[in-house]
Amino acid sequence: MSKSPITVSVTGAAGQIGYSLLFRIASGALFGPDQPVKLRLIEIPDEKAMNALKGVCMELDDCAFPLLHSITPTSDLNEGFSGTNWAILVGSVPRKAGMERKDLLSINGKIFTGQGQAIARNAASDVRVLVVGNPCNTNCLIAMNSAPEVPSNRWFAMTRLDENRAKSQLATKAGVLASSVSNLAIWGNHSATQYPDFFNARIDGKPATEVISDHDWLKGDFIKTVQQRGAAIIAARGLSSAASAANAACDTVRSVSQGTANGDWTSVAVCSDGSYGIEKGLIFSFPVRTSAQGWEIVQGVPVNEFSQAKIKATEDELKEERAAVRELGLIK
Ligand code: NAX
Repeated sequence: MSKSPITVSVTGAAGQIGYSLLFRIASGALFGPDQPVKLRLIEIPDEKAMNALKGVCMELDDCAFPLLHSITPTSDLNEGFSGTNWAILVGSVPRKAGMERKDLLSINGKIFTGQGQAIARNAASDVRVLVVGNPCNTNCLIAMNSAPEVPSNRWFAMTRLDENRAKSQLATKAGVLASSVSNLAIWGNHSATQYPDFFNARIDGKPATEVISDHDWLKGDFIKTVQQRGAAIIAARGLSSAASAANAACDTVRSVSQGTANGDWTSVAVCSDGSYGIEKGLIFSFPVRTSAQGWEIVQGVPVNEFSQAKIKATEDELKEERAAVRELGLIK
């Protein structure tokens, strides 16, 4: 008997990331080759954006994907999140010249408050939410706090792109394939303070610090390259990462819904339960182990003095962001 369709809602569906992501979802890359999907595609109520979305829907039609059961383009949040099992929140307002950080948090705060409330009102009872739109940790925090009916373990913010970037850097340095690198945790915020934890990473099962003897590189250029990779791509392409971001969103949803490999973990920002001394309630990226039954923060990962200082810096930044959105009245 064929499976009943999964409903996936995507905001910012006519944007760059949407243009890469939707075709992957519809082709079966997230939920498998026998899992039909229904797409609910959300854009802002603006003629240009809705027209662009119409074009994307036409292209989705033109792929004749066997698994794609329906497409609903909309600017109405209730319709967009109706019955959704996975909400992927990509759309957000980018920082423009002259805009203060506070302005950005305020504009996006309102968006994610409304989306959180609409998810709580309309989504399926098993809904899971992945926030991609930046600042993704804090946007996720706002949406989660606006939807107390949805359990806190259903909210995720994306740091998998950072994990993938870090794996690729280590693999290149070691002269191996990226698939040889495992146990790469990104700690903290999806920002320039994030900490790609090379101390616990493994290359072909061995500690990365044994395989790569250039520890100055690991402590210096490696971390900096991963932290600044988004900016480097903008400088090179004139546009921010899109295909790699969409790919990381696919990886995240797959890991969360299907499980991580034995002994490995993935990086995703989740609601802190106080593990590793991180303040409870922050949306913080940890090493996370998943299975079809759920997920857990991996316990007992060694954190040395070097790592502790980096983790504290990124936690402090997230606390500051939270204080700013509290001040704006966006969360309690
Ligand atoms: P684009 O500007 O190409 O597309 C964004 C789309 O979102 C636009 O079509 C816009 O109309 C729509 N939108 C804006 N507000 C909306 C709302 N309230 N409801 C529905 N749609 C809305 O940006 P794109 O390159 O696709 O990037 C999207 C977001 O991802 C940005 O915030 C970006 O910073 C963030 N990223 C996050 C990454 C991560 O690793 N977490 C990496 C890539 C990317 O930088």
